[in-house]
Amino acid sequence: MRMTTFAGGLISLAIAGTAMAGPMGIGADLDKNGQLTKTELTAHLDQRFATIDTNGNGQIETAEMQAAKQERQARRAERREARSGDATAPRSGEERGMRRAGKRAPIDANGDGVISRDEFGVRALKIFDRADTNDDGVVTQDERAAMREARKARRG
Ligand SMILES: [Ca+2]
Ligand SMILES: [Ca+2]
Ligand SMILES: [Ca+2]
Repeated sequence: MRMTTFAGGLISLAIAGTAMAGPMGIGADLDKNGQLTKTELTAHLDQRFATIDTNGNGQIETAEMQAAKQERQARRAERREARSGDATAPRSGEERGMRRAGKRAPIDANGDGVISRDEFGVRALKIFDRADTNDDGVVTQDERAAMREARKARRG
């Protein structure tokens, strides 16, 4: 029984690792070739924006933001249960990182109380540009790994 739990823990770590990129806004490698282009990122953001903008007015209001957050939390709880069969199991450090990243709301740059499509994508594009160190509009696996390392180093 103990062994089973342990193996389950390893698997959930692996899953958390893959899902990690999602909240960072840079998990949009649609063709799964290990490289992320700006086009893929934009398409991914469009899709996510449309999902959150449930009334389709091209803006994300506070209520829509809340709903998206709740949806995310519910999904996470489900996943956790499916994985370990124990929703109260301690989370891995990586998962805590995900939570932090997912918690940060998009920046309402002009302060009008709603998030426009541009405001929605700002952070992800910034992360993309930072990761794309050679500026060719493609973030490769190497560039992603380098970014992860740099972030780790900054944290100390
Ligand atoms: Ca809306
Ligand atoms: Ca705004
Ligand atoms: Ca590049």
